[in-house]
Amino acid sequence: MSDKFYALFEEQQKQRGIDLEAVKTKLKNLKVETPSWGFGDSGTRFKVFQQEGVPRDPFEKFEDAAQVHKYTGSSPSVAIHIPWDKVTDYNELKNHAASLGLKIGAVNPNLFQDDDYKFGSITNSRKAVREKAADHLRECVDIARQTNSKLISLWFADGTNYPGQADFRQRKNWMQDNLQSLYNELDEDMRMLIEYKFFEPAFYHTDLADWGMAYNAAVKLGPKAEVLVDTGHHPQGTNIEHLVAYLIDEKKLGGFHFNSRKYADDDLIVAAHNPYEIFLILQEIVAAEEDSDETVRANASNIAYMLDQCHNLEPKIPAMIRSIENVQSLYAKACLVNQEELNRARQQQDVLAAEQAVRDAYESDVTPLLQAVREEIGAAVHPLKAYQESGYGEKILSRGKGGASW
Ligand code: PSV
Ligand code: MN
Repeated sequence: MSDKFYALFEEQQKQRGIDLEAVKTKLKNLKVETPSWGFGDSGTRFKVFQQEGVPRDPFEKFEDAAQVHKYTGSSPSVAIHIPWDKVTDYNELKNHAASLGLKIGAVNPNLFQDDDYKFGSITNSRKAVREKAADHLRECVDIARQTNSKLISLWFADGTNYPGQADFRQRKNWMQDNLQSLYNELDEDMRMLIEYKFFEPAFYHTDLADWGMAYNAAVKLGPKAEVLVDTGHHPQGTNIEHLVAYLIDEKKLGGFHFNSRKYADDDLIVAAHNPYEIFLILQEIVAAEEDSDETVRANASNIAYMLDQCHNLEPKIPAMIRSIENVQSLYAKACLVNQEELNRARQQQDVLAAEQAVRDAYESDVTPLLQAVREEIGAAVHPLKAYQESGYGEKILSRGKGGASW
């Protein structure tokens, strides 16, 4: 990176009233977890395309995830999904992760791939199935304990396809009772994140359809329960930045599953279609990180950022790196909003100036800033390029086809 390039950027930001050193610290603190399942084979409900070189087991998934962290310096933890990442010895998996410079992140129970769950898991009308699902949730808390993870991340495929198929209120109560039993199992320093989705695989109703339902469940459970926002899980037109601000203000925003979505739960590279939307979400978070209310600041600073995406056409490791780069770049831009200028415009009810204050930050070229931060943390200045030149992608081809799939 040329010093001249950075000096010019620094001067511009100084004139805009931005404390660049504070922004750099924020960028260095930004960590984004990768999903183990994003390294395995995946597809649509029409076809899973097998890629050559895909990891064959959870250990190899961590090896691939380590590449993402090696070049970005910003993704030191990996979320696991059980049973996709079931191993006989979790201590071994934890040590393997540590030997690669990684930690095990959120533990995700899987309550959707067993025949018993055809009509639901913890909301199934059969008591035996509800109990089986509850056992699996407990098993995941135990796995979190063994792997030193502090997060249980919950998503339920529960729902129905037809009017009349089930009793909504009964299912609501089964959901809450089972969440409560799980909550009671958590250690003091554990958190549970409740993810919602308005459709799929159920098409008529889902039991946790939106953030309001997840929020209500979390409030009733207590402080260790929070909402997880998957950016792909909303109807078109939903103002995600608004609900994010709302949840932070209620101190209930626990985590993110970042991806990109055009129509459904597309799970594509973050910000592939919607960079401005991701920026607007992040600028709400950055504003909250600087709020005068300490509890708001605490929530905004304790969000678990995770990717949740499966790359079906493109190779997986570079797609993850690109996603991390995109989150960093949009977060950097969000840090460049001049909050004083924005507040002034709001007070004066100057709509144009307020919109301009936000847009100015978005339109800033943050390349010199990101390059400087990467140099300072010892990551690659151009992570994707460095990975592509490393030869790792070619080396893993010897694994052949037919690796792990979700
Ligand atoms: C469901 O669509 C979801 O977003 C949940 O987070 C799952 O755990 C994940 O995708 C993987 O299927
Ligand atoms: Mn998700």
